[in-house]
Amino acid sequence: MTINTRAVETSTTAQPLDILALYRTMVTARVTNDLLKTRKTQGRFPFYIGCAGHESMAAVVAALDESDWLSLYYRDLAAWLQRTGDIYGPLREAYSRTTGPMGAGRNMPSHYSSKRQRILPTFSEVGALGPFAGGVGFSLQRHQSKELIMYTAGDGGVATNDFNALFRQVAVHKLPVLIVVEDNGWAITAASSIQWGGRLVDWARGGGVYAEEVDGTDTMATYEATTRLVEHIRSGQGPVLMHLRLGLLDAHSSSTDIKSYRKKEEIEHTTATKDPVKNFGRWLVEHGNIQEEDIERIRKEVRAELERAESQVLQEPEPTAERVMQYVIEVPEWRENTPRGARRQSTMLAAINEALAELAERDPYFFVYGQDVGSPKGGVFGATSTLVTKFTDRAISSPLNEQLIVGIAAGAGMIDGKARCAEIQFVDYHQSAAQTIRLAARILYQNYGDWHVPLLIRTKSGSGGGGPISSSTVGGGAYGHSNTGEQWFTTIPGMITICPATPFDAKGLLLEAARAQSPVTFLERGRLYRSEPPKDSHGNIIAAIAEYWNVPDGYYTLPIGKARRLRIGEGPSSVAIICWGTMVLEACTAAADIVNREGGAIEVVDLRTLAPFDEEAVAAAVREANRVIVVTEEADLTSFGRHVHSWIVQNCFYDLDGTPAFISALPAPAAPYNAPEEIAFYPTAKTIEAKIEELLEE
Ligand SMILES: Cc1ncc(C[n+]2csc(CCOP(=O)(O)OP(=O)(O)O)c2C)c(N)n1
Repeated sequence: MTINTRAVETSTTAQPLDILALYRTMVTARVTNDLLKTRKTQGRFPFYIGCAGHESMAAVVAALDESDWLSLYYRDLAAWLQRTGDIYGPLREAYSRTTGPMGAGRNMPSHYSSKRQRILPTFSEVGALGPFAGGVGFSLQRHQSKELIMYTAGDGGVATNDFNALFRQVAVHKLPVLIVVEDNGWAITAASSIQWGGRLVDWARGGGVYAEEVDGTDTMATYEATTRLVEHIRSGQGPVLMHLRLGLLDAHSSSTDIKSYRKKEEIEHTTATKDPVKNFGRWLVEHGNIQEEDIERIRKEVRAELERAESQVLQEPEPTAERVMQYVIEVPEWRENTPRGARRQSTMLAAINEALAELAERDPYFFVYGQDVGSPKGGVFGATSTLVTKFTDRAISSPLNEQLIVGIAAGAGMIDGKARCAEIQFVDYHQSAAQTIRLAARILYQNYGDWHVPLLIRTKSGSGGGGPISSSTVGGGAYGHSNTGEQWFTTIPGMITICPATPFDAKGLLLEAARAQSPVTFLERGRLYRSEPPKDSHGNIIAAIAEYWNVPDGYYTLPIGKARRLRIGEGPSSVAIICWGTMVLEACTAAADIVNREGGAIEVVDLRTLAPFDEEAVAAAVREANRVIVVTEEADLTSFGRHVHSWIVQNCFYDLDGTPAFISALPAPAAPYNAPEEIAFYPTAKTIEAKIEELLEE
């Protein structure tokens, strides 16, 4: 192999390789590793996980362009140094200093991250950046960029669902992604032979991704291979998997005893043959680039430099307890606006179609990604049919994998700060994406505000069928098609959860949700897609809510975190009903029937946003009525409804004249398919009416 170490081939985009600088970076990684390992042993901080044996990753990064994106894992200190040149960062994070560039001392050491340097935020969850990295690649491809993203994982990481979601993303869409598997032979105590069958490169090639095995203990071979493979990607030939053979020179982490699971001979053999720093030093001497004695001189210089840096870092401020709630969530500040377009009576489905078309109109890179969404039908419910008709290629059908779907939208939004929309066909099936969703919501906190994930997840939720439960036939959605969703999403710190009840709110809130820099889950109740306004038992439309079936043309937004207070009847309210989604319609029917019979007024508080919910509106409604019912379509287990109920007990106790009531579906897995059981499962207007009567008699 010949490598021009001053200028690479003209066809490549990487900077000319400075081999002495590369060597110094690798030595810096090793010396930092050894320093931090010792400091951990001295009890100076709680944890360290090192890079020894993986330093040739500096050569991989050297073969990339500075504008390329990196998705690293915890062994990639050398990659960090090669990209950033920042020797302070790893020390700052180990010592938890507020100056730490990766999380301001909030995350464990070795969790590389920097928005400025285009390094995605490493998770402790092995492999978990995979779906996000695919999303970045997807966005680069849509922007017709020459940039690519490199994603790394260990051999253990290859077995994760996240890695497999990434693999399918890159293979199906031919994304500009370089996947580097850093195979050091171990995943804690597990040998790599249990992570996959056959040869990894055969597996990858069989799946449509070009793959090569590379000796990562040979730095120049690693550089040469990466340069070639990067050209393969940039020339439009599709993604690449590089299976990099390495050795692990230390124990898994500071919490592992190497001798407890590895044989002495194997450790000695690995140390003697698989040390990339030693091998590269020898290569440089053999090729006359340095003298033998330079090796120790460089090591000593680097050590002295690091000790000076460490002394400075130790003077820097440590986090204080007061900041513990900073950067949990960012709810957009609503800009007051009056809808100007002509109003037309509409369905929620039409309103959602309009909102998505508005977003596409305003942002040339906005897209909806999900199962069947690009078909002429516009997804199984037709929410993207306007997009499909009016905008080419903005509703994109995905493989059947919810984690893959969420990853595409999440990663794509991260690099340009604009919300991209994932559609999950039925909320029940979000479960395979649960980890990616939770992590998307955690990133802001984990990285102390450095990275945002403007991810918009839309999903059909709630009981099957059309219209309010009280006025229609049964749904038959059963398991897999009728869960509500809020019991999952509202427990995720950092996640905004919205559940509109009317077409007007659906459009305005969806448009506002696309402005959020924190992830949003938008729960669309299937029953409400085509529902008309609710009626009382005599068939009269309930005017107080019916007006929200009139939807203005064009763009308007509604505030996230604000409830809508609906007064049914005249005068002060005698009961406040706290609800959302389909239950708003049921509550209105119940309230109208009581008020028609007995006069007075009942207040229905439609939360609209569930997380964060409008505590002020709830407290004000309770203060006025002194009686309250929380109604939820969720099963009666630990639900969002229970959370609101508990919040009222804790915060509004002295405003209550009676026990705060709670109505929910039954504590069973989901609504059964057959009619008698389904009807028995859900609360309806009748259930609510009976509870109101009970409260009024108390
Ligand atoms: C999803 C997940 N499962 C389990 C763990 C615990 N764990 C931390 S590191 C690790 C081994 C990872 O092995 P590999 O990907 O081969 O990387 P290596 O440490 O060998 O470089 C495990 C199981 C984790 N962090 N994440």
